[in-house]
Amino acid sequence: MIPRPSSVRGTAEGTTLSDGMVVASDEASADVASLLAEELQAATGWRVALGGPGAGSSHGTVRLAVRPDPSGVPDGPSLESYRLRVSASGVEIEAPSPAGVFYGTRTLRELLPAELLRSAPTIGPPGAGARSAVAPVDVPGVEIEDGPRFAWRGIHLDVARHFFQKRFVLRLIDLASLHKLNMLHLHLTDDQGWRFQVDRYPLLTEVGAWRRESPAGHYREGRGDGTPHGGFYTKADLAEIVAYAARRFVTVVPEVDMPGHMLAAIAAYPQLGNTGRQFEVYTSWGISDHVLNLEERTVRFCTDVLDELAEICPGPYIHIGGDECPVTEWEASAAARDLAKSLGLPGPQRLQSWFSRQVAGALSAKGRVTVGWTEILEGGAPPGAVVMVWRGDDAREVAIKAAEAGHDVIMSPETWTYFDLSYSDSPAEPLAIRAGISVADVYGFEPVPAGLPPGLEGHVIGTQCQLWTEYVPTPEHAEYMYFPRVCAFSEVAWSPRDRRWDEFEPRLEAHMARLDALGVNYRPLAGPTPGQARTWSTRMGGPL
Ligand code: TNX
Repeated sequence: MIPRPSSVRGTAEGTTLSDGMVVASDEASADVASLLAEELQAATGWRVALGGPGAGSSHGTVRLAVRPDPSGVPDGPSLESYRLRVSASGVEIEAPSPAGVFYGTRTLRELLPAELLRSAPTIGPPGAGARSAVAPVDVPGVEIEDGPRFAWRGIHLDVARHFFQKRFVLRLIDLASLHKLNMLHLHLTDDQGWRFQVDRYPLLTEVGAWRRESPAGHYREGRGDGTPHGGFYTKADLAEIVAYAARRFVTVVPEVDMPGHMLAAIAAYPQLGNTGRQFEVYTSWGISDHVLNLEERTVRFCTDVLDELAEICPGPYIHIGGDECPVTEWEASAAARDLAKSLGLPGPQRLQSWFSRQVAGALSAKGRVTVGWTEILEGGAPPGAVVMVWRGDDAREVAIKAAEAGHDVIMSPETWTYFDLSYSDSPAEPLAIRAGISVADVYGFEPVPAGLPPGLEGHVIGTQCQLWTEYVPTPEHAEYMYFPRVCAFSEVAWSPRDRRWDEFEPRLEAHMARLDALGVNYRPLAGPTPGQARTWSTRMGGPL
């Protein structure tokens, strides 16, 4: 099973699931029960009945229940823990919350044959040799006690550099939640595109969602592909994503990157910029120097946009980016210099900290927690903000400094968790931003930084893997970059701290059968298949 549970004990007698099986549940687990029934029904063609706590004959019945304090659940505050028992009297999953029950059902899906992760039964013609998934399925006797190591088990998708249709986001939620990840961070805006509808500012999507072209090959080659690109989520699309995620206990964390990485918005509304000039949505990768001005109405624009977003995304966290904001325009701007002076700041480079506090203040007035990248700590992060640590070279120092200042941190350093880096430096790898993070590198990542003063561990609320998509133009390629690194990452985020690659590798090999059944375009451990190598564009010359 992946991620590995805290404790698994084989027992003598198992049970058999078959056509006519019953998923019995209490009120609190009823929706998890119906999701499980839908999934099993689709994969097997069986009739799967739902029932109340007393339903079902004992053998072959799956029973789900929320119990405030189920005996045997591992210590710790986690509501996401569960206990799963398979015995002659059926399958029993108990947890202190519906989320825990859900995770128990994810584990159950991994106890069943991989074939049961398919979307329809594989019934071949008589004698053709294909195995019928409709046959009864034996589930081995087992007792599992399990719960997550970290509360924040995140997966990030950059939908700004390349737009991904809603369908792929829903699939990613399925795949992530099967691996017990629970936070979906959507990077919704950047220099290269604005990706969600805002009623008050229609040009954000009319203009900002489309770019004239994208780089061809590696951006260092300086070639354009001459092909327009774009797209955006309507409010209904986002609401659907949020609801689909919620049913799978995934919280959507939306990000609007500000005050840098904002060229798409400035292209739509030049008055947001520092020069008044009309720019086009960025057609290169990398960081644009054109950033937001800091006029009052620009700050209001930001809070207006976040207001509309927060209405659709009810989760506690809103991400305001904050990374890589060049200050060249502020230094050249009399208005920015005057603002810095009137605020008593030593110079325009401190304006970002001031700006983040304005926006975070508006969010906390609405009861939302602000999240920002490493840079929001510079000059002091807004009170209560969560710091997402991304830079590799100073990840430890930043995490410790943030925790010492009382901030919660999420460890997402590029060195281990940036899945836009290639898997290896082999020339067979498809074009990527640079080399390379292997599956074993991901598996070896330890989120709690060495040297964190005792007592501050609690500030490391979790970890997250990132997929930036400058070099990831399609869902197929995104799957390739995520999988199987996401599988390794899920153990970093969920499983106990003692991990050994040689213990993990055979489990991962076995897990590939599940990814096959799910139709995931994962990268085999031995390297890309001929069809996966160089999947798009031409490869740049020279080494990564
Ligand atoms: C840095 S990480 C960025 C992104 C890029 C990424 C490429 C971060 C907060 N900023 O804008 O896409 O590197 O790896």
